[in-house]
Amino acid sequence: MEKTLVLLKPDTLQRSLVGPIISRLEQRGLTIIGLKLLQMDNALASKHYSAHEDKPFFRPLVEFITSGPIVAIALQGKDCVAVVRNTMGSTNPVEANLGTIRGDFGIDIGRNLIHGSDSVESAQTELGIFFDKSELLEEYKDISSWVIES
Ligand code: IDP
Ligand code: MG
Repeated sequence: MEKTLVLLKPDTLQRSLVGPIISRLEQRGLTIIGLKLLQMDNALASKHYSAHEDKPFFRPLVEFITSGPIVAIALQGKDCVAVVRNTMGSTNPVEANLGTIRGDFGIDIGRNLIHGSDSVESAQTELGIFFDKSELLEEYKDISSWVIES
């Protein structure tokens, strides 16, 4: 079953929105298979956001993501990369639909609360940055057949 990486960014923790945001992902029908609280350092942040290293927002992005604790979550579910992306909403909260996490909780692109991998390939790479294989507990839910037909 497909897997993806979510990061709840420092603004989510500072604003005490960890519970509400995790709830939305759980309620969608996704399964948490790994979860940890950590503080990213410069090296980890630069690796995670390496695709953006030439962008003008790279430095502030790294500064922000390392500015406080984050929560890293490994999720599993049918089409979960796409499901997480559309549950998050557009990158810029100003453009994100109401009913999405960014649309309901954010107003600034530099404080958009959550990261989600943008493809199955990047999910694999990003999960490898934050989780050891032994830290992922897969396919443990008895309820799965009530959420996913097959
Ligand atoms: P995503 O998080 O929706 O996948 P990306 O394009 O991968 O968006 O950008 C990574 C992060 O960089 C965004 O979540 C946002 O925090 C920040 N970011 C992206 N574009 C801008 C921008 O134009 N200005 C400031 N920050 C940006
Ligand atoms: Mg991205």
